[in-house]
Amino acid sequence: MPDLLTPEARDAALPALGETGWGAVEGRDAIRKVWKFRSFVDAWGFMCSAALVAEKLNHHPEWSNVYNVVDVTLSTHDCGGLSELDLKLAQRMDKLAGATEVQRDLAQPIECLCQIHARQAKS
Ligand code: H2B
Repeated sequence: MPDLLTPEARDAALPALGETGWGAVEGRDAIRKVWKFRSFVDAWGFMCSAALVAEKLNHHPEWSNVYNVVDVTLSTHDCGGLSELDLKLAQRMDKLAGATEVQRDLAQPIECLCQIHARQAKS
């Protein structure tokens, strides 16, 4: 069974992942990153490649896809938090995604919803 990352291992690895856009999931020992690809086909291609890496590592992401956006959360269920496997999979995913746009601010201002509805009402 994989071990939870020690505080030292966290200090060593997590800042670099944070630089690339990985964030902490509130209330869980897990990391999350959201990529915005140029198209659905690019997003799906990334997921296909990442799925093969995940299967090889026997370490599977919690993820979802809507059109060109792929939302990934990594955590090790067997130990109830982050392990080396999450770092490895995060790094492999970063390599596969290359220079793809990353959504860093996951919280949208609530006004967005008003604007979308106003636009739809006009058309
Ligand atoms: N994926 C993730 N993210 N966490 C796990 O603990 C995990 C996994 N465990 N994939 C693996 C499979 C486990 O269920 C098998 C039995 O090794």
